[in-house]
Amino acid sequence: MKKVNIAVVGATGMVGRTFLKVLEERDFPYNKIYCFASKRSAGTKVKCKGEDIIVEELTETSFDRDIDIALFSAGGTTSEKFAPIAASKGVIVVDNSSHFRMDKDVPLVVPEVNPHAIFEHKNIIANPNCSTIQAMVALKPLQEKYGIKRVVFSTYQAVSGSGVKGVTDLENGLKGSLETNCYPHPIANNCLPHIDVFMDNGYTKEEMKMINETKKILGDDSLKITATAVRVPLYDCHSESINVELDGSFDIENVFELYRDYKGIILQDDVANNVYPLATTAKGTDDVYIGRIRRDFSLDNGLNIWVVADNIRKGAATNAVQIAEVLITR
Ligand code: 25A
Ligand code: L14
Repeated sequence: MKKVNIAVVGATGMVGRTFLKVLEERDFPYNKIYCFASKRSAGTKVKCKGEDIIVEELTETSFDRDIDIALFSAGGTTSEKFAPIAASKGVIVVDNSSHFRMDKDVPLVVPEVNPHAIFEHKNIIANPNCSTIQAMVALKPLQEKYGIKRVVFSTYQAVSGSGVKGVTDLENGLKGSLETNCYPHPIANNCLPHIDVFMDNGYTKEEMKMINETKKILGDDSLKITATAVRVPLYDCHSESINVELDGSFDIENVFELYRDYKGIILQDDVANNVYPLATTAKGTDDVYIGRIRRDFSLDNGLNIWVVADNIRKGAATNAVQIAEVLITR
């Protein structure tokens, strides 16, 4: 792998700090690293591979330097403004916000699923939504082997997906406070069928992101998909029930085999011993956990699975770093 200079934008945020941790853990081969955030955080210190890095304010001249790849997670507005500036200066941006995902000139990538799309970039590559990423890792082997006709997503999403504000709402709620700062209702002791804003069609934006991003990543506009995204009172890891209608008939034993050998997937399905994927198992790891594999007897070729992953790692930081790893192998 060649060594490159790298930048992290939004370095003080929940995803930004995890970028640094993942770069260190995977020993990503960089020469220099630059960290940027808003003015509020300029001057603070972050650490990567034992080196103290001073966070700088992100400005229009930040990319007038020898930066090859920039990992962005500073929200859609920051990406909208600064990713094109970086791209125009020859920096390859891997962007974690939702802003560019559906742009037809921007590849939307999960490295286990559509790595070929990475090299179609015009200097901006989008990291999918966290719930979409783990679902794609689970659906790809099924699509390859059987073909997929229809998908029903039901998600159970942790508060860390909303960043620091969501975590604070849960912490305060668990101490008995009914005041909220992030969500419209207390998240402690509640499930909120409401993630991101409501759209005119009655869906939330999070649900529509799952539907549209899935079609783009799996390269199939004819897929029939519906989704319900729910916030649950957990700090970390998103869980999903996925109901799939396959194109052809299948043997349930073969589905187990398929998942047993797939890169990035850990099969945990031994119900006789109460073994199935849990948030507490997935936390801090980079894999997608799959279990509760069973036939949906209500239709021909129907399948149910339960999928859990760490939303900040595989759902955000790790997936972006994996994209950068593919970029530098060329
Ligand atoms: O538009 P999107 O894509 O939907 O994204 C909206 C938000 O979602 C988070 C991310 O928050 C983003 O801001 N996010 C995006 N994708 C995510 C994913 N897949 C995701 N969360 C989970 N999974 P975040 O907390 O992860 O990161 C915020 C970072 O962005 C920096 N930032 C903001 N505006 C910036 C900017 N950097 C440069 N220029 C700008 N204009 C932000 O830096 C942070 O690094 P910071 O210095 O502003 O924040 C420093 C510390 O302060 C905390 N904080 C932020 N806002 C508040 C706050 N604390 C108290 N009150 C606040 N209002 C930060 O979390 C950080 O710890
Ligand atoms: O589109 O609040 O990447 O759990 C990721 C976090 C959407 C909201 C995205 C959350 C965001 C989501």
